[in-house]
Amino acid sequence: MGQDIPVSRLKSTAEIHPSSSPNPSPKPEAADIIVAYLEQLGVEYVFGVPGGAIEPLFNALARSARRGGPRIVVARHETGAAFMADGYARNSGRLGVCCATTGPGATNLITGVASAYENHIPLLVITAQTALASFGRGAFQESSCTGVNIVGMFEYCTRYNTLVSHPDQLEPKLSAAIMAAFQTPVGPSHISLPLDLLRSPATVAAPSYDLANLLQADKVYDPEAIAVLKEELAQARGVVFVIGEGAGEAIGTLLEIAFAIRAKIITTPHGKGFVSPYHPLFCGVIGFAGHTSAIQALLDPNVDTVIAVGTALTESATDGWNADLILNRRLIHIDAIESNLTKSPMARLHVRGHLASIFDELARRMKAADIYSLVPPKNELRQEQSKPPRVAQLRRLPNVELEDAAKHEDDSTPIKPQRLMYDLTRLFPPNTHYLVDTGNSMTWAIHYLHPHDRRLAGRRDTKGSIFWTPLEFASMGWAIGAAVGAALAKPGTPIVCITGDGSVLMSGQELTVAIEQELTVIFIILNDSALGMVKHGQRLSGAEPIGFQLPRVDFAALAGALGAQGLIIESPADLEALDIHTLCARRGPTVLDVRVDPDEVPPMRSRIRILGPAQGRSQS
Ligand SMILES: Cc1ncc(C[n+]2csc(CCOP(=O)(O)OP(=O)(O)O)c2C)c(N)n1
Repeated sequence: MGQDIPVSRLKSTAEIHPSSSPNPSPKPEAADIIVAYLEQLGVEYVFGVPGGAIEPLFNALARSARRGGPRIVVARHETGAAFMADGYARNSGRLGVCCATTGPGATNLITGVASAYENHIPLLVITAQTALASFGRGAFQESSCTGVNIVGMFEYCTRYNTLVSHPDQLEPKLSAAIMAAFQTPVGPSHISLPLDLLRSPATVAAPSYDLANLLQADKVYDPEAIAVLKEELAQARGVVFVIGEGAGEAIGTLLEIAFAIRAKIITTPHGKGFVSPYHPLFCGVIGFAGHTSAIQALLDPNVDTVIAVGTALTESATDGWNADLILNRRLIHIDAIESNLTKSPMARLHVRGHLASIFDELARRMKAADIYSLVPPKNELRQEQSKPPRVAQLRRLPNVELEDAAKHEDDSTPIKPQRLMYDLTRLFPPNTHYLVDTGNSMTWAIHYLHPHDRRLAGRRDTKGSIFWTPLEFASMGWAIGAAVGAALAKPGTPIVCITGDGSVLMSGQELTVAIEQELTVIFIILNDSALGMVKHGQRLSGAEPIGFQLPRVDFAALAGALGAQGLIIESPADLEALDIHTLCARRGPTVLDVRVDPDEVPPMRSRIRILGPAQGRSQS
């Protein structure tokens, strides 16, 4: 089973010829063929860091850029390159591509690749090796199986992983890698290419494989299971839909069905960006930093059917595998990924297949059986759509219960993170895309950031989310690189990266890529001079208060030194005074160094409960 990629972006083999450049290389090399395949797929950018062994790929990308083909975006650190490719893939629906040189370049990629693996992001990861003849002879940065074995290191975070050791292997292995990246379960593929092989003359003049054709998504589903599902819905007393990370492709029809049968809707943290929080049936997020209203929706004694769609039912999506909520006999689990279905042995029904096709078929059958006619959903939905929530209405989320909701309106200085999240929602345009980093950012944003997405139903572009996090791998710094990739994928769309001071001190150098590429990214740094999630985690669990302090850093000044606009925000009034329209229109990033109240306790109690009590601190 595969993932839809935007076919309009694919180029036919005839259009792509490595030697058709206005300034052609006299003899196309193997690296030119790799780039030609990327162009066939509509890939615009390769994210990476240069080095000796990967040089032929950079040369090919230079040739490609000159004729308007895919071009290199140089990251500052290879993990940043992988995060950028991840953000690009999530927001374009295309293949994310990153590359690194042999040895330390390749090892630096691993965290970013592992993150994409855990989140099912389609990446092509290209690393170089020293020349084939040097293997086993102690070459500088040798990374073959007789050196620091790079292919070995990528084994556990890729769907396809190989060293190309002969020019004739290149096309079949490259095509297999790209196809594996898009096959369910989607994820990164890694190919490792020796320097001499990258430089060798191309064995073909143009790509032999038509990947546009081979990558057409397999739209298979089980019609019998859908028939049972339709019956279940017809008989159900009360239904709750749980929307997960994979539900994006089906979300329009899914919401229409939910509306028609008056099902309640909750999302996992990953599903948050698919559903407008102002949807009249939305009850909040379940799991990590989620809402009690979502828990209450599941505990409602009238609910006899819980339909989880496109979710791996992980710890963070199930409130720590809480059997009272999702994981019980009320569950119907609908998914394209087999391994996700193995997480729900207690489900009374599994429906497996291409999610968009399943929901289209279910809607068709429900209409045919007049199940839709119980309510006039279309009219009501149209009415809702014609009345998008206006800014003044944002204070009222119809069915989402927030912890400490009054803090939304707290005017005090330093600004409360709750107030910050509320104001971002209020001040930024509705089409803003949010990338939220590991740390307290994630807890505050999952709980309190409610973008006024005007789409209540209907088709979405690509995967359609406007809110992304790196849960489950949860690497610090992900959002900084991913925001760069997102901005390149979606020019003209405001991109907001919410991150912590610790994450910026770890991975903030990628800000200079946003400057260089003149990207409209607003970096919002929750500056609390601490690894805040660690600090609050220690406080809540009674652990030793150790290792969380960070130096006081003026990130606005740092941004200025790097060449970006940097502003300090200390109070709600400072935020209100910003000209958001100008920030979202200007070429180049803006850094908001937000001095948040460091003592506000983030909504992370469920995480603390799951981690268990600390042994560390005496309670005296
Ligand atoms: C690469 C990495 N190292 C360590 C951790 C563990 N960790 C999770 S959150 C966190 C603190 C994050 O601090 P900061 O970026 O300042 O955000 P804050 O929580 O203060 O908002 C740490 C160290 C991690 N998730 N990823």
